[in-house]
Amino acid sequence: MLALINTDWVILAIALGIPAFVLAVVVVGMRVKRMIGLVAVVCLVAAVGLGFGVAAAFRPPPSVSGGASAGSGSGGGAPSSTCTPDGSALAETAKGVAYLKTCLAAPSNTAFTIAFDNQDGFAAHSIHIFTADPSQGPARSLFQGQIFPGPSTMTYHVNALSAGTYFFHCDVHPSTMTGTLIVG
Ligand SMILES: [Cu+2]
Repeated sequence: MLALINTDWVILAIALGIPAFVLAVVVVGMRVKRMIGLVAVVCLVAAVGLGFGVAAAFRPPPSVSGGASAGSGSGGGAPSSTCTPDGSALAETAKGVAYLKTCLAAPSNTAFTIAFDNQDGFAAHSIHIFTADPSQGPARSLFQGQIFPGPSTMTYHVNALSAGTYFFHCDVHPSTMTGTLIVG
């Protein structure tokens, strides 16, 4: 732990030392000529950027050692959720421009419903099911639920899907409201 702190201090010293040196050059440059000073300012900006870049590159990766690290392993982009089917009547809730469940599960080869409760009085939402995340590559649309404003509930009727892992998002907020649909 102490070693990590020391490493961070060294990085900080480098990150701050380079700009400090360039700043000194700037001051000298100002005295000599205004033009040189201006060039030095540009160098200062570049050095700050470089310093932070070096600091970021040398920062040790977060420890993955076991322990009570609260298990916050959910990556930002891809929801790696797992859930198991429990009947063909599914439910989802939208609140605060987010799906309360990022994983839904349905039985395979069986038509199912999704009772979608949009609790956001200020926003419209939907559930759109794809073969994969269309923002990551080619994906086929399988079910496009109607967009509707909250607070309101709508029950979607989805045709039977074969077993597999699918993707869903909100057509209004496709980058922030996403989830996994597991059919099996
Ligand atoms: Cu939405």
